[in-house]
Amino acid sequence: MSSAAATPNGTGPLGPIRRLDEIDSTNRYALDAARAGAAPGLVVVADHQTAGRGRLGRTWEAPAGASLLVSVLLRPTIRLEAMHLLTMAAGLAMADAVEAVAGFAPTIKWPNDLLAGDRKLAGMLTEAEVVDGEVTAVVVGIGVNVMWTDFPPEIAETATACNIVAGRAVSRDELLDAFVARYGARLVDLDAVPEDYRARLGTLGQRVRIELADGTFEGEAVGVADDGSLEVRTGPGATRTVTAGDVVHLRPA
Ligand code: BT5
Repeated sequence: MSSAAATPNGTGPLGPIRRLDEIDSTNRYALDAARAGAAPGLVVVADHQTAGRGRLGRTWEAPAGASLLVSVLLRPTIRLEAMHLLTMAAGLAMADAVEAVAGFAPTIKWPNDLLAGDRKLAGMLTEAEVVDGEVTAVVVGIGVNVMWTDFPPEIAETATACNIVAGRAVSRDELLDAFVARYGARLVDLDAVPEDYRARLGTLGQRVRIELADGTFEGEAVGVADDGSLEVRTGPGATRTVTAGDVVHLRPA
């Protein structure tokens, strides 16, 4: 019906889905596929990652078969300032998918974690391929803890999984299908993303500690600007804007 080239991801519905048993990182795989000319819409899923990537060089943990590990290749036709909407849309799509399939509603922690209560259920890493200053591909990667029994000690106090919150088994395949359908729909309606994102954002109104490369500060998270940055009130009439960094939700004093 509508022209595929007109959609923000440069494609129609998402797909095909490439399923891998084991890979170092689905993001790495999708970025290499992009460099080799793969069409946008490619969805890469793995049962196990041997070098799952978090942000800032961190590691994403997942025992084989326990998580949904998925990367989506996009070749966006939108302006650079709107690129963050691609990641926000994926977070919303996954939160909606978890709600539909696992029966509980995760919140979003700025910028892109999904939480159940105060524990991390999912993380997202978006990486771009830039050639001569042009974004030629964007890979949006998400890891969701779906069916976990044991957590490694490093994350035992901070992580949770769909089966634990739902109190029953949750299917990775159902979650994948629900996510792919919802993400495809979100990508053709990016204008609706900021408002829906703010509505799901558990960070707003919280006391937060912001951890930046060169220090930390505390305040109250009061808003998200249209460019995706977090606005933090640090005192009467004083607001700081955070474009990148880690947020810790502090318990109310
Ligand atoms: C993220 O980084 O949360 C981004 C995670 C993205 C993972 C997906 S999986 C598919 C795709 N392919 C990849 O290679 N990556 C993407 P960050 O905000 O930096 O959080 C990383 C931190 O979360 C780690 O340092 C741990 O403290 C914690 N962590 C690691 N694994 C976790 C897990 N399974 N559940 C909860 N927390 C975890």
